Amino acid sequence: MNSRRKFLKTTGLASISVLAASACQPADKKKKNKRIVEPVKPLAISTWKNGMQANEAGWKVLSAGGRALDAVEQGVKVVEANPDDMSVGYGGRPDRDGIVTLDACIMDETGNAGSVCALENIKHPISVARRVMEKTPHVMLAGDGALQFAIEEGFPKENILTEKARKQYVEWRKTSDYKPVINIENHDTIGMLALDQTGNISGACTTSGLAYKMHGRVGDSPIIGAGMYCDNEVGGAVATGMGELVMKTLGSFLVVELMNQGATPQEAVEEAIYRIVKKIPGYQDFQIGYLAVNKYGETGAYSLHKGFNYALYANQENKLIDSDYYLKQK
Ligand code: SD4
Repeated sequence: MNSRRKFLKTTGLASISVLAASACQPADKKKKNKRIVEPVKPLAISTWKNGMQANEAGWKVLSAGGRALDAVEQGVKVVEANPDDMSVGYGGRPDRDGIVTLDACIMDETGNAGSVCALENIKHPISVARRVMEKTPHVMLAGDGALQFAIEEGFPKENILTEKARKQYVEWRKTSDYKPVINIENHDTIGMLALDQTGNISGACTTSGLAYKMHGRVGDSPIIGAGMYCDNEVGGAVATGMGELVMKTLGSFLVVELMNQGATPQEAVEEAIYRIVKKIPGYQDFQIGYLAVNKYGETGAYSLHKGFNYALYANQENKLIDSDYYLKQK
């Protein structure tokens, strides 16, 4: 058994009683019990290699003293606009009917959240999600309703299926082999978390989802608590990979809640992966990666398979880092 897992198992009982006690404490007392370290801020952390460009854009906002919310929106927009990223926004691969449908969500430091799912013909779903958060009494708009709202808000309706994605789709149609198995080496959904100079945390997640999915399929990415979750008093988490596994375990909320109960970001993301291993038969066939950050700028990353990497911009440096992973024995 992996040593971290052993630690979580053997400390389980003790931590449950600590948690039970802390759950009864008023919020200000709970805070006094947290470890005190000098926070690393500002900071941006994003999934996959394209997270490097997201972090660069986010850093411009953060280093100028801007808000974490603006940093994550600006960051992921760069990836949404990039046609070479075939899992996000413009250039994303279509569903099995040849239609590109986009999912995105965003959350700010006050706990406000917005999201869109199954949105067509809009290049920047993350900005529509932000408008849902800021301008409507709702959290999520879907499909035609989301498109109608986007158009009313002035977003241009455009064809986001690129020639490259269309050609790949035509090729796929020759077999129509419908297996929504993600190539474990080739994800590029973007999930991003930022901690700004004032210590506020926000997060964003945006994707075109699984290539050749069923029309109408919505993944974890726009689901608050699944693809992304932030609690400004605790930290944030984002997920990438086969969304169905994340949805069944409400992964990002789980990670943040574990941090709320005292886990470090690394302990929390590892536990969220163990939860999938424990609960979901056939998990070996899919990749899942989690990132987390807490209020102190401590970060965590963990995935099921080898191959998950992420970009961390902290202490003035943007770095691409390979994540640790669960399935080592092969
Ligand atoms: C989904 N989680 O739609 C997304 C896909 C993804 O890297 O993250 N790919 O299930």
